[in-house]
Amino acid sequence: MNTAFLSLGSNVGDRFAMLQDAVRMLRHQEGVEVTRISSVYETDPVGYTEQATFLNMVVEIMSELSSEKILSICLETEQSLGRIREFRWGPRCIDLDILLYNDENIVLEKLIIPHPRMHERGFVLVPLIELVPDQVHPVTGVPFSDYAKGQKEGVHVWKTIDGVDAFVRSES
Ligand code: PH2
Ligand code: MG
Ligand code: MG
Repeated sequence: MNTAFLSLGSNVGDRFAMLQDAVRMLRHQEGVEVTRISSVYETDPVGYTEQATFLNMVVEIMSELSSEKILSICLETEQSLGRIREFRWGPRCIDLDILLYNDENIVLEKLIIPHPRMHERGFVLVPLIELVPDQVHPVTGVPFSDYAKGQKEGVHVWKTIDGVDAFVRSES
């Protein structure tokens, strides 16, 4: 069994509904179990800053699937939620990125794990250490909580989540 952490983000449309739908779709994937989810954070945009604030969160999944298969599930989920890729780091209705896959270092053309920018992004680090406060970066050995220290500005709890079930939208 493999443990992976995914980063979810949205800054277009009904941001919270997008996160909820993404988690629901992950839960419904054969071979994927969503085991934990962080609080939802409202975060200032990083990179291209002339865009709306994001909602971000991190989810832990357990799966027998390979990292590449999980990547395709992430991309399919983005597509079915209607993501249109306009430009790198620009506004997006939903973004799912793989942060960690066990403690593996994976370097493929379309997939690098650990996510190459995760240690410099407060919107990733703060929700991640909420779930795994003692986790170290698998390549550098530095605790994520150390990376997070200078990067909490512009990252605020927006909604505390009380369990996986509480998060998912009713499916009527
Ligand atoms: N995603 C980006 C670029 N900038 N900023 C915030 N706050 N949250 C994001 O999810 C985000 C970003 C590219 O994926
Ligand atoms: Mg991203
Ligand atoms: Mg992405």
